[in-house]
Amino acid sequence: MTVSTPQKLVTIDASEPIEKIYEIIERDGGVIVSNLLSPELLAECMEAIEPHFASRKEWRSTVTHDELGADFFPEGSKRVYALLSKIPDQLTKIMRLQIWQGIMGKFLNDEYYSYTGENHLPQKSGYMLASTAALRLVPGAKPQPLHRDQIAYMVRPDPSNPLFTPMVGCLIAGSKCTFKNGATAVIPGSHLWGPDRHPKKEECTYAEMEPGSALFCLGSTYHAAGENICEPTDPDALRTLFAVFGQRDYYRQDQEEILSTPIEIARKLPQDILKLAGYHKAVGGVGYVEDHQSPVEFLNTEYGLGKFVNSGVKVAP
Ligand SMILES: O=C(O)CCC(=O)C(=O)O
Ligand SMILES: [Fe+2]
Repeated sequence: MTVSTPQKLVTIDASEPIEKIYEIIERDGGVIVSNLLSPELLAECMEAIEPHFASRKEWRSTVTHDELGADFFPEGSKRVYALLSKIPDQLTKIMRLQIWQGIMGKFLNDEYYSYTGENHLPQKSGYMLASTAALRLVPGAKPQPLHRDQIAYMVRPDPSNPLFTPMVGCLIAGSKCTFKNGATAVIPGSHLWGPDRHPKKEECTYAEMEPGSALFCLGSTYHAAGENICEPTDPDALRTLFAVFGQRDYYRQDQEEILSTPIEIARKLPQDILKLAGYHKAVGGVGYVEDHQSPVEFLNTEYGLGKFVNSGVKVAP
């Protein structure tokens, strides 16, 4: 059997017209934008995240989540979640980048309409932050299974609306990303595949990037963290990405029950009601806190649910 050479990802500079970036994403399902971060912002991000990595253990597949399979998050990776709480100034700057906002708006906003009585009401939907994490692969980190990030939202590909996705990934290189240190594997064009096509390693290209560049990827595009086969002494042995993902703003609970319910009341609610009220992740995994735990796991900890604790907030180790 002959295996055709995988399609490469296009790299385009952040200074190019944004419409060009949109066109490439529509066609390939992903693109590398070089120089997304200025050298100053990149240095700031790396300086701010290092203390969090320093106190972070390597990921073991014995963590509490299993909705995507016990080996979903690469064994031996270091993952720091909830960056808005940990590096708020830097995350703010990233989320204000025109390119980040432009791509999220382009692929996640939509137009809707319905009648309210006699009125025909047109509406535009928006986008919001979906999740954030700093993802470090250390030498020996195992590869991740190829997946579509939108699997967590349990959305079926819709042939009548092939570019529809609930979320868009943005993986910003904090370090150099090379095949050897685990650059993200991507299958360009796979955003248009139906659910029955099996992604193969041979179809992957690797998002090798300079620090400050970013891979933008639709939630429907198959990808995975690579394997870090570096020696610890290699100059680029650590691969660091900042994930700053966006999602459609209506993919959430109508009434925010966790914020609406004081923690003292929530602590007394029975488990079946907590589950129905949104204190457990959805079956596909959305709605997590920290390392993919359900919010309910924080109800009786000192860390609490963050929002309700004014002092002594402890970040999970
Ligand atoms: O670390 C990477 O390169 C990608 C990570 C990823 O795809 C994920 O965790 O969903
Ligand atoms: Fe992913």
